Amino acid sequence: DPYSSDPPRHAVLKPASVKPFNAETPPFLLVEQFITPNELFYVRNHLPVPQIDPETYELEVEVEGSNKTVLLTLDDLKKFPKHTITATIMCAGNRRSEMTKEKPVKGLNWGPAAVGNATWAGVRLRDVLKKSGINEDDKKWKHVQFEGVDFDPTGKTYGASIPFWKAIDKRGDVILAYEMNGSPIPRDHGFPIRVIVPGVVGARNVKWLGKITVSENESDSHWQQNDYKGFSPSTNWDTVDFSKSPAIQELPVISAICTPSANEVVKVQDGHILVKDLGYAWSGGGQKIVRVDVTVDGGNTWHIADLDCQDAAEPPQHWSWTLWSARIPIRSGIRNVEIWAKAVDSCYNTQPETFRNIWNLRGVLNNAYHRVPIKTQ
Ligand code: MTE
Ligand code: MO
Repeated sequence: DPYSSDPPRHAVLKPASVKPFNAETPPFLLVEQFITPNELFYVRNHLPVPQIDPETYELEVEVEGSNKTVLLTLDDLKKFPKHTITATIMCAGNRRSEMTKEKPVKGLNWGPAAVGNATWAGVRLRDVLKKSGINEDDKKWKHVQFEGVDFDPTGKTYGASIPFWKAIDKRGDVILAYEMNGSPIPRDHGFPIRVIVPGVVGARNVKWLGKITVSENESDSHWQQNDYKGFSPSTNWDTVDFSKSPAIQELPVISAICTPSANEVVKVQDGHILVKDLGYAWSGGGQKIVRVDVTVDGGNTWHIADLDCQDAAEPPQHWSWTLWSARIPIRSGIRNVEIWAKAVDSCYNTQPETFRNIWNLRGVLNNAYHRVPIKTQ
């Protein structure tokens, strides 16, 4: 069993699949803290967790066409200046369970918690690339590819790539992280080195990093080419052509209600329901959340939520989520209500109203208004 050496996990992580291990944080715990604790952070593994000895670990950096390869040990990496960022990582399939109700999609049945916010420390990818002889103004370079050391039964490793500009831009804040919330990165999250590409879909944040390639081309990995792409609602498994859609990089604006949960009974006081730690909102590309709107009457009236926890960083380097809560007036005598939420980011992008028109066969980019039915008392 290639999964027999997977690490132990916290009991509250309820697996959506065990081999490979995939689990999200219980939503009510997710919004209790701005920084998600390591042991509660969602896990999304496609393959068995590799066992890596930090003493013998080496990262390979290849510049395509130069037959020059640089090998860096953990000590070599730690000699570069340390850079720390706080960033939200989210799976492209977060909230898939809502889209699949519109029409079935293929993929893990994620609720709203395949997302977390952590403080990551490591070295800037930019510094490592420049030290490896890369000229940042060389127009030849279009992509930076990453390969994990986790592999499938045929020996294929996990891989992904990001655009060169994101990798080399000082404001891109891409790091090769060796710490998560002040500790060495836990095995499930990429020990000893993991790429953090803030503002970009989880799939490009390659764990257990083994190799970096500066290239004219995207990664040819399955997960870059034939997965993690968006399609028209009318595209089905007979007509889909993965080569026609670009790989997902920056994620669109999203929000979710984490407490109350569906069908929970909520107290009415002075004609209002008060929901603390209600949810999170986040946008990719380093944009910040400027507003969250909630309604309990199907959008006839909207109430502006309180943004309780928000990082001070300005766009386009705002990488963390925003936690919000709301005090919502409610007409007396109404027992069954549905809370809807939508967020607005600093580009004034907002969420689509329903899943109907953003449905896609892989169930990614699930950012329609979040709707939670509750009962009032
Ligand atoms: N990196 C490797 N090497 N192998 C993987 O399976 N999964 C990716 C990404 N990096 C993956 C990987 C996906 S799809 C996501 S959403 C994130 O890691 C999940 O990161 P986490 O498990 O730390 O939450
Ligand atoms: Mo993912």
